[in-house]
Amino acid sequence: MSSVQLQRAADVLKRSERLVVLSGAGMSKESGIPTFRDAMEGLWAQFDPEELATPRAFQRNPRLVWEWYESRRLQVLAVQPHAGHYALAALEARLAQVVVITQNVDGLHKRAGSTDVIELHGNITQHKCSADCRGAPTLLDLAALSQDSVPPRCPYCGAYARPNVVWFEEYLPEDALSRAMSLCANADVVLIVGTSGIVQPAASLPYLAKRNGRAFLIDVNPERDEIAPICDLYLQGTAGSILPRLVALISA
Ligand code: BV8
Repeated sequence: MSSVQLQRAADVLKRSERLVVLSGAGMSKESGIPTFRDAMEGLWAQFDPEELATPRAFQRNPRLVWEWYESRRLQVLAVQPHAGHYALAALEARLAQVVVITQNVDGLHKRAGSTDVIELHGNITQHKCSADCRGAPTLLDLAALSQDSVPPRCPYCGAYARPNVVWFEEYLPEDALSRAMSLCANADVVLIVGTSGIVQPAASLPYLAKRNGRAFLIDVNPERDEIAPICDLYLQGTAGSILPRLVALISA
């Protein structure tokens, strides 16, 4: 990526009035969280995330799925946001509107200080009743749940507790998805960071922003992804290296 491209991206971002940031698993890689494309390590190497992150897997083997999420939750709690997360949070003080729409379930954008974050796929540190017995979602406090069974059970109806994330073949939270769609349809700039652009419906959001040629799309990724062809600028590199340099140029 050339410094000319970086400067051009900074100039476009500086003029933005309705910036949407779309982030994927690559955004958290430099915090030490492997992406879905990375082979899973250790105990979990034998499993395919797309197989485990499904209602079917939970039905078939609730303990296995619960333990996979518990290991990921502890990993998330043990890591920190990196300079790229903090750079995005710093943008809020410099630009008219910055909304982060993330596919990630690790909560790192909020921990870095971003105040308007849409978590399309939920949050791995939250738990809910798998039957949503008191409405969707029936959130549960893990610390208050009896540890007699694995997974623990909902105190209201006895169904298993589960992580408050969206599994494959589950619908995204209505309010999150509709707000994300309307923000993308009205964005003037979309900064896409660390996503392969494969998982739907998140992967359609950049296309929605591009419809009628409205938004200027900037893609940050060390590798070319599925979204690159419709982007106006492709900045080849990692979130942790590019985002702080972008924000420094915007602040200059
Ligand atoms: C839905 C939460 C309607 C859980 C996640 C057949 C049957 C049923 C459904 C489908 C089907 N075919 C397609 C579908 C739809 C399906 C889907 O898209 N499947 C894919 C596999 C094709 N989607 C769904 O099921 C969605 N729901 O459609 O509902 C419905 C209902 C019933 C029946 C049918 C349809 C729900 C999708 C949400 C799933 N939950 N997460 C959990 O985390 O455990 S998805 C999960 O995977 C992540 O959240 C993320 O979204 C996705 C991984 O994608 P990315 O974030 O892009 O990450 P990835 O690893 O792919 O790429 C990382 C990128 O970063 C790479 O490009 C890499 O180069 C780059 N990178 C690496 N390092 C860095 C970097 N970039 C910057 N800096 C770096 N340092």
